[in-house]
Amino acid sequence: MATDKIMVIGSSGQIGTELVMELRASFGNDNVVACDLKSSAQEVMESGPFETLDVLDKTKLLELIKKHHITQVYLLAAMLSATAEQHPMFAWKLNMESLFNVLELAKEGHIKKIYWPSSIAVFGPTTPRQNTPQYTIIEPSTVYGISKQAGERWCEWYFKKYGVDTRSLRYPGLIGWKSAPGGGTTDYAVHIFHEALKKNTYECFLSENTALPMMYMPDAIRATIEIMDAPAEKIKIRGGYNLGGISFSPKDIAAVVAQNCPGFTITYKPDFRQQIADSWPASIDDSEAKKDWGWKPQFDLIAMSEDMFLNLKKNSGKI
Ligand code: VAH
Repeated sequence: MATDKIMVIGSSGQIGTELVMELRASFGNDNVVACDLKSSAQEVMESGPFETLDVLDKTKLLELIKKHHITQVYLLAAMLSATAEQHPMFAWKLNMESLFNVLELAKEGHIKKIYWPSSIAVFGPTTPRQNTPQYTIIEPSTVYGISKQAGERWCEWYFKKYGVDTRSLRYPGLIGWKSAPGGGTTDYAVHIFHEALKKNTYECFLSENTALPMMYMPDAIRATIEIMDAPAEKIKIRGGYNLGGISFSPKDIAAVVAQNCPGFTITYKPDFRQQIADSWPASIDDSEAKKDWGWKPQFDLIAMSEDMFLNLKKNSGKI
């Protein structure tokens, strides 16, 4: 079988950094082309091909797809929820035009399979908040959520109309130690670890009881590759599959952090991101993903926290 040649667009982002390295470990360094507007992490730049790309430049995108004989595209370039509320028009342009560029090139036969991330941000204040099902009221109240809802419908339309093989997950908030998050509402759950190690205290921009769906990055990366590797006949949902992992509040994660950092303190100073978080579910029902392609999360809050501290301390030379 011909080797898959993979392009990861957004390789400098929180997910892209880890996804490139995982894909290179599975498919071979030279078979995974990292692309972004700006240089990626050192390990990404040094382990395989990198191309500078503005994903809004469709001509350049096609040129690189042909140059590297790309068969699969992971499109991770996007503006996340908090930043999107401050730059709504560019957020819509970036999040939608990037998707149309990739979908159109797939329709024209230049790409065989597309991964495009949706988010639990598709849900809004009228959605049932606990154990939110795959099919329910979807009225997002954020620019980011509106772009994800629209993107889901376009992915499904291109699949039905042109047979474009789109795969998508509704990511919860993602937490990892290798790369910094950027412009999200769930970023506090990464910052808290760094601040605990640096200052043993953290001022949280969400209120203490704001429970949100979250996931440790290794689980999210594995889910992403598993859905892309699943046989097409197992993919029954071409918009975005609900993806569940852990549900916790700032108070919950602060208690777990304090077990690793004696004397750790947290204060709460909710900002504009509180309103975004309040519009999202607290927990997710991902039974469709489990049923259709065998999804199974591995990390709970304790295991995630232990692995985060172990790697952050190792990374900073503290152990
Ligand atoms: C954000 N991390 O905060 C993203 C994610 C569910 C949240 O989509 O915008």
